[in-house]
Amino acid sequence: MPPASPQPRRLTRRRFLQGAAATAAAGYAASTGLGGLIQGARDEEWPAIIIGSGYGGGVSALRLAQRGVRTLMLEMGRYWNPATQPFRPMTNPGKSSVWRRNWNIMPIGVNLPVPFSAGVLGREDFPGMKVYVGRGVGGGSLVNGGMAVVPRRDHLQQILPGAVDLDDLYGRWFPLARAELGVHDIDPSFFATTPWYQFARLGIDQARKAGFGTAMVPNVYDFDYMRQEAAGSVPASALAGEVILGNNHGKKSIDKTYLARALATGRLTIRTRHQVKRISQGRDGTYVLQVDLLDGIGDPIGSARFRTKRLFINAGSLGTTRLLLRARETGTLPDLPAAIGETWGNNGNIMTARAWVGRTGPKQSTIPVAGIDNWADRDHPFFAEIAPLPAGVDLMTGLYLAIVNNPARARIAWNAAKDDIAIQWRDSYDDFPVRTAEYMVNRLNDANGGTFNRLLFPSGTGHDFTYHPLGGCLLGQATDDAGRVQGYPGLYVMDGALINGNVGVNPFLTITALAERNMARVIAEDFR
Ligand code: FAE
Repeated sequence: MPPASPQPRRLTRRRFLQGAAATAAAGYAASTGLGGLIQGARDEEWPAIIIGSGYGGGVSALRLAQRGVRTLMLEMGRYWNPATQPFRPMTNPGKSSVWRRNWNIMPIGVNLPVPFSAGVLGREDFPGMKVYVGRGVGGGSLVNGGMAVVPRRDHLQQILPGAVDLDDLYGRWFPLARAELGVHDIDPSFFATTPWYQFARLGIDQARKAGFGTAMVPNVYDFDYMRQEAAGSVPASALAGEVILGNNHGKKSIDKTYLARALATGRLTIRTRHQVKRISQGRDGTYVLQVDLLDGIGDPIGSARFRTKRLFINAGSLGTTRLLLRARETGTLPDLPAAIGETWGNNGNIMTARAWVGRTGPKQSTIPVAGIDNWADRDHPFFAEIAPLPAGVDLMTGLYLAIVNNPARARIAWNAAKDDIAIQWRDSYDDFPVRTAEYMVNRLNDANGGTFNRLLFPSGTGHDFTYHPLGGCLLGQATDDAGRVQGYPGLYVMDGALINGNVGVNPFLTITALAERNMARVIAEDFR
């Protein structure tokens, strides 16, 4: 059994039942954070603490727990239990959908009003760049499309430090990450015949006609489950418009893989609605965390303090960089490296759409499984996901999320007046991705017919947002080549902040494989 969480003194019966239902359904005894809500001045010491429960957090938790280290995980979002509060489909957002906004925040389409709540999809807005993130136990894995892509080796060679042995990464850590995450390929016969992937089959045909290479893309969605959805024998998720605002079934998110296994060891405790605000260090080297306890809409309603000698910051590219920059710039960890905040990128994300492409079908699975691979073209290097547009009617529109090999990088700066990070993403940073996306669409239209869909993207492309924030605490620069933060023994980063701005494909498989590699070193050398 996991170590007992401190019990709240005044837990109401309703709250208890909600919490108990959630934890029982998940098969683990994670505290819901309600204890902290009431207790306020909690102060605890743990052998290891992890901030954030996405891919970096999940790997760190499992490997620490397996090593026998009693570990506390702090997550600002909530634990999502579809049995008590189901996620909503993209076209019908609700209370579970959005982190602290009055409107839905999808990058395309009509955005409907939503109740202000601590929902699962968050967005951080900066001049020229909106960054989408997942909030809750599982982080981005709750909202993402599940595409699990091994990046090109020649590209990783350019962006990772030379000390990372690529034979080792590709021979050992990518296969391990794929196995732990439950990555699978769609059955070709299902793909070839189901109406739910007509849009993707059309996308592949048209790409080939235009002379582009195409690729099938593995995913963590359970395709056997999807077959049953198609047959009507189980509740539908991917075939019911669910993704981005969460999937109730089918997707193997981190709470169902890494975190479930870590919790099963009995050595991991997860506290939700715990937002780490500040990190300092005592004279004996202990890290001290000041934490806000959040209510159901994400407002702070109390605080707590946690101490540890081993702190793993895995709050995602922006979250991790924010905590480290705040610590450096406010002088609580003054010797953090100057490299923190540098070399942030949007993974070259750009969205575009073609109108009048032919019949894409009224039925569209939300889980993408195919892409256009033009990475080898030096003038127009991109990988474009053939994305679904599950509107329930045939819009005859081809939607693409392209990842362009864009060399532009921004700096995450510290805005002392706002006590927050700032990113200045200049329009010129998108010149190359825009040209590349236009090249792709023009070539597809020339070969197949169709026009730019200016209803979805008036300028032809959506280039002011990203699903794939990367960088801010680079491996081998702000950390050593295993994720140990320079100058601060016992302080580690294992998430997307380690990666230099652009991996050329959807990033979570790379984040997971690198975290596995780094954690193996850290466990062997620092946890003897
Ligand atoms: P992440 O998963 O973001 O986890 C960080 C966690 O830390 C979150 O749960 C936060 O709530 C939590 N947190 C942040 N600050 C604090 C704090 N101060 N205190 C406590 N907790 C905190 O980080 N990638 C793919 O490879 N394939 C896809 O198909 C794909 N589709 C995507 C679709 C969408 C809509 C989005 C938003 C992303 C998508 N991604 C996809 C990106 C992928 O989900 C992302 O790269 C990873 O989730 C990043 O993993 P990290 O561990 O870095």
